[in-house]
Amino acid sequence: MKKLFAALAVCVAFTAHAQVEVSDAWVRATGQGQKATGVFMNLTAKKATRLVGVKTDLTSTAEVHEMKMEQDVMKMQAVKTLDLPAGKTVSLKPGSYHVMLMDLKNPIKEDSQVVLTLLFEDTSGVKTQQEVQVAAKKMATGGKDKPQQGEHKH
Ligand SMILES: [Cu+2]
Repeated sequence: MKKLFAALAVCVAFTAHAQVEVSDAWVRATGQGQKATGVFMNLTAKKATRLVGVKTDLTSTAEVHEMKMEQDVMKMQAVKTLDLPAGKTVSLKPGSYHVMLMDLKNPIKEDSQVVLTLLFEDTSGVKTQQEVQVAAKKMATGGKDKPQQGEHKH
């Protein structure tokens, strides 16, 4: 019982110090034998910071990826850091930035919840981490979260 209280206290402490607001976090549920999937969410930093990594029990291989069109071909590559300017929402979404989970130990079932730990490093080099609850879905749902694969920025 003592252990449980300690764990709760840690959770509360993390929430109180959360520097980045996370919303609409979801992971694409996987089918049998599927070893990789993407995690999407909106990140809004109170103070400028950077996403520098992701940890999870689901796999030892979690990376921040960027997808972009290069000469009409969709390319995906790992990014070391993702800048989160103060007060600006950065969206991880299909066809853009996402967290890539590879070498999954087990399938991620639809409607289950998984936990990720986001690793941040601010402009003065201070490292923090934040736990995020992520809902597993087959695809984005809801009006404004519709897949926007064809979205272009000008
Ligand atoms: Cu990827």
